[in-house]
Parts: sequence; structure tokens; C-alpha cells
Amino acid sequence: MGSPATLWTHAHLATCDEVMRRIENGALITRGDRIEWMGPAAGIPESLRPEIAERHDLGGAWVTPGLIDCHTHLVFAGTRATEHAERASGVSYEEIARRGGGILTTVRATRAASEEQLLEASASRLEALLAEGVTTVEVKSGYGLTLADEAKLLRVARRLGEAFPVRVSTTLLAAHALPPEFAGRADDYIEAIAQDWLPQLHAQGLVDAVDIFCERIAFDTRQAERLFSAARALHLPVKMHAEQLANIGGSVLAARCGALSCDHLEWTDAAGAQALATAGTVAVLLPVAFYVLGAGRKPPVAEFRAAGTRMAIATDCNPGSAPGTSLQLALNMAVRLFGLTPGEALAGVTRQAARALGMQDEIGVLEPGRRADFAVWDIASLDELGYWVAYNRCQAAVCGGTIAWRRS
Ligand code: DI6
Ligand code: FE
Repeated sequence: MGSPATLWTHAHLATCDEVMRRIENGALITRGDRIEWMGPAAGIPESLRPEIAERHDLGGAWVTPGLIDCHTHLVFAGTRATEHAERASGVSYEEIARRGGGILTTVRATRAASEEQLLEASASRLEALLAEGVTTVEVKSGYGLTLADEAKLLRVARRLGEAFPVRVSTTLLAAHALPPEFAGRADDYIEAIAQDWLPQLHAQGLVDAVDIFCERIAFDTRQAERLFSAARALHLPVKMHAEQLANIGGSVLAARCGALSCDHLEWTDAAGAQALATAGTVAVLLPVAFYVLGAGRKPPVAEFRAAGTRMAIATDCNPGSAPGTSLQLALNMAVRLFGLTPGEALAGVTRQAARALGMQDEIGVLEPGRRADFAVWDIASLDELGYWVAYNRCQAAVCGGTIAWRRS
């Protein structure tokens, strides 16, 4: 009872729950922003029929939970097309970073950009994600690296969440690179974030989680531990970028600290996989970054499977290692390059991605009571998700029971 209900018929449902249940010839009833009922179309409860005020015929499409992009650096200014060209002629990502380019190139451009300019640039990227059926996006800071500039990035992320029906989850990644102001003083920089920036940004309601880039060219595990203890004191969840370029012990530490996710993981070993599985920390795989950097090593998917590590997939949208806004392409690459099954890849952008954001009770699965976020697909079989290469099969994206985007 209450607000009028909406009936979505002539659909095949992929619930993306633990058993990846499918309901062919199904229907959904939503009310407000929630799923109220779902099941075979023949079983629509008589009691609900009189309350249906709106109907949508989905024409035999597949419906999945709205996709979740659980790792992006969506808010940035400028491009790194020049560095991309240099890498094509053999200069490595690490070399470019060591000489003050890489992330710091984007930091300079982002500091120089106004909040409005950043909002405009990021909005067009978010629009592209939405048009692929993405209804929740995580957005990291990390291209400001001063208190004021990190706040600016996080405010843009929050404003995107207000301007779009898409849910935006924000992550403070001030520990992304050492800014020039702190050259040679990495410990002092971590202290500044831990003691000063994080509490202030949190008090402004700008931080949903805290992340750190744990690599030889960035920060070590001791510094990660320090930052995580500051996050814990504020009851904020933590995440980590680890083992993209080398293994310096990040994933084991992330697991020990109960991180929501540990991301990249090309250099993770069996012990890391086991630690993540035991802790329930999601391994977020980022195949677009793997592809763009021409990385020589793949994440240990067989070890993850053997250990029972949950695997999610994300775009890593950023101007350096993953300049793109296609979660469908990431899905295809996860299957083609990393050997995930289409089912694992689909779970990786729905149920597992929700867990990587700590939102598993709210989104990521089609189930009565959950938020009515779903994507409608112009496909005959679910295996087509992960099959097409950069060919958008999304027909409509529904956020909180309302059509947020539809193919014209
Ligand atoms: N890993 C990544 O994939 C992004 N950040 C990070 O720590 C890339 C950031 C960039 O190159 O701009
Ligand atoms: Fe990243």
C-alpha cells in the first residue's frame, strides 16, 4: 500500500544473487525506489494488480541489476595523450611517474581547473557510464593532493550524485602520489592526511571510504597501516590499490585491516588471495589498466577461485592507465584477457561490486526490498555481456524505479 506501483513486463531476469538465478518470462513490480515483487509473469499477485498505475513492456529484454562501477578516478582535468604516445614508443609508466609526470601531470591540470570545469568534464564521463547501464559509481579523489583541491574533487563527486540519478560513492585517495609540497617527506604527508585532512573532509560529509596507492612509486604498507588506523577511528571503511606493479605486501595488509576491497592485484600471490578470501575483502580487477599499460602479468584468477576470493570488475576510469568509460568493455576484457566466465564477470559488476562498496544490502542483486536499480539489455543470451567489444547493448537504465536513460 502507499504510492502507486509500476509493472515491468515481458522481461527475462538475471538476479545476480549467489546462485545467479534466472527467471525467464518474468516481471518486476516496483514501488517508489524499491523492488516490491519479482517472479514469473504468470505469478503476478492478484492483490497487487489494482495498485499498478504504470506499465512498461520491455519487449523480451534481459534485465540485470544496474551495473556498479566500483573503482573510478572520474573527476580529473586534461588528458595524458602525450604520455600514452610515449609509452607506445617504449617509455614505461613507472619511468614517466618517476620523472614527475604521470599522476602529477594530471594533478597540475586538476589544480588549475575550477570546480565548474571539473564538473562539466566529469559529467560527460558519468553520462557515458549511465548509457551503459551503470547506476552506481565510486569516485576517488587523488588529483588534488592539497586539502583544498581534494575537497574540490570530492565536492564535484557529490554534485554529480545530485545532478544525476546515478548513486555516487566517494573515496578519499589523497594518498595517491606524493605532492611536490611534501617532496622527501612522505611520512609527514601521510600524517597530514591522517590527522588533519581526513577528519575535516569527513566532517564535511565528503568521504565514504579511504584508499591508498600502495606501490614502490607511491606509499608503503607501514604508511597504509597508519592511514587505515585514522580511517578506523572515524568508522570509515578502507580500500587499497595494490600489486599493480609489484608485490610489497599490500593485499595481505589490506585483508588484515578488513578492507572492503583491494584493487588491481596483477602481482598478488596465493597467500594474498587466501588472505583476501578469509577477510572477505573483494579483489577488484581492472582489465582496462592492464590492457593500456601492456602489463606483463595477469591477476591470479585461478588462485582467487581456489581460495574463494570474491572478484569484482571496474573501469578504473582515469587519464593515465585507463582512459575510458566503458564498463561493458571492461567486462569483455575480464572474460577475454583474464579468463573469467561470463557469469563471474557479470557478478563482478553487480553483486561483488556492491560488496566492494559496502552496499551489498542495498544494490547489486534483483530482490524484493532492494533498490530498484536495473539495466535493460538488448541481448538474446546473458553470455552477450562479456562478448561484444565496445558495442553498447544497453537499452535502458532504471535508477530507483525511474527510467534514467533510454536508447533513443
Ligand atoms: N592506479 C591506477 O590505476 C590509477 N591510480 C592508481 O593508483 C592511475 C592513475 C593515473 O595514472 O593517473
Ligand atoms: Fe585506480
